[in-house]
Amino acid sequence: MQTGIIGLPQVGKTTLFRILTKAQVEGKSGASATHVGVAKVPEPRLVELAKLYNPKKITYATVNYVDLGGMQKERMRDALAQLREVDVIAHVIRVFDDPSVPHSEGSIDPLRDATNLDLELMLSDHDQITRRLERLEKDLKKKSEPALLLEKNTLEKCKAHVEAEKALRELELNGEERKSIGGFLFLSARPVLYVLNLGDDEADKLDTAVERHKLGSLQGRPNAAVVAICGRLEAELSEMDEKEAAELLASYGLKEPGLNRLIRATYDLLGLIQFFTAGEPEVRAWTIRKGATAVKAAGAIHSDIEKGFIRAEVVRWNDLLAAGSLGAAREKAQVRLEGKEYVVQEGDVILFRHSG
Ligand SMILES: Nc1nc2c(ncn2[C@@H]2O[C@H](COP(=O)(O)OP(=O)(O)OP(=O)(O)O)[C@@H](O)[C@H]2O)c(=O)[nH]1
Ligand SMILES: [Mg+2]
Repeated sequence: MQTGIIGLPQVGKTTLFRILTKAQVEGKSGASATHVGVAKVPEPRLVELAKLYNPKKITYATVNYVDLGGMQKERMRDALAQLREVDVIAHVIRVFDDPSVPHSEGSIDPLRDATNLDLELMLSDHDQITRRLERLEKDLKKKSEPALLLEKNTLEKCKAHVEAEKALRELELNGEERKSIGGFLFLSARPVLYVLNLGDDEADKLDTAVERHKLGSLQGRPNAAVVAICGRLEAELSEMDEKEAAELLASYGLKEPGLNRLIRATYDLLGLIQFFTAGEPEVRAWTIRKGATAVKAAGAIHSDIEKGFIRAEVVRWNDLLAAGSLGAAREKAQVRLEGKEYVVQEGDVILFRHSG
């Protein structure tokens, strides 16, 4: 699972990537280079659980980010081609004003920038759709197959949608239709996180950024989310120790770094949830898809546990914390025995019983 960071030149993509992944990215070579890095999903609940077990190790879930450089107009096609590999797009939009950092469009206008880059994604999809439709029409003249007809009808729906300048992530399709075009990796169909990069002077007003910058139209769209961060401040925070960082955040009236919200929003757009395992060797967060069953969750840990699955002992994280131990939670009848088909809930703590 990968999240591609995109955005116009000089909007703060590499700055964001660096602080997300704590990666050492060499100097200014960033313009065309692609960087891949891993971010820890911040999870205070793991720290709380660890207090019960005193484990040797705490392991966080992770999200992969790719910093796609070179989104200049002249290179747009190449840049977009790289995007086919990613599952979610984090689109960095420049809101900060700084005369020393040139803006590719000459002025600060976040809605214009967001709209224009979205249009590039739609244009790329439109090309692909048109080419495929031409091909399909030829094939259908030779032989009328229901599968090809369905694909054609679905693609025509998609085409009309992007021609109305709407991203495919906002198009509702039924299961059959979705399947018929499942082989295409349409860019505007990817879930998107709009990341508003604000100036330092707005660090204490992150929660009203959307209204103040008239970006309400980006909000509430299907398969999209908006998060405001202050790149400069986040970069400073990432270089401080925990205590200093907490003090600086408090001085802006913030409870946690914007990065935490950003990473969690990405995780959510990817359609992922976490469950936990807890013991003395390790307290750990695991990643599964929303709706995954207990046996699939077992498979996320090890294929042997999936194969030998007998049952899962499940307790809500907050019940376990309140009870103080798994034994105490059992006595309070808060530990359930679940079978293979149990749908794992976000925040379950699970102990798998398995053979072999
Ligand atoms: N004032 C201010 N400057 C910022 C902020 N974020 C990034 N910058 C500056 O903007 C410049 C570009 O930042 P990068 O992170 O390299 O931007 P980028 O999008 O990766 O740029 P390209 O890869 O060249 O397209 C750098 O000089 C940063 O220091 C911010 O929040 N406020
Ligand atoms: Mg860069």
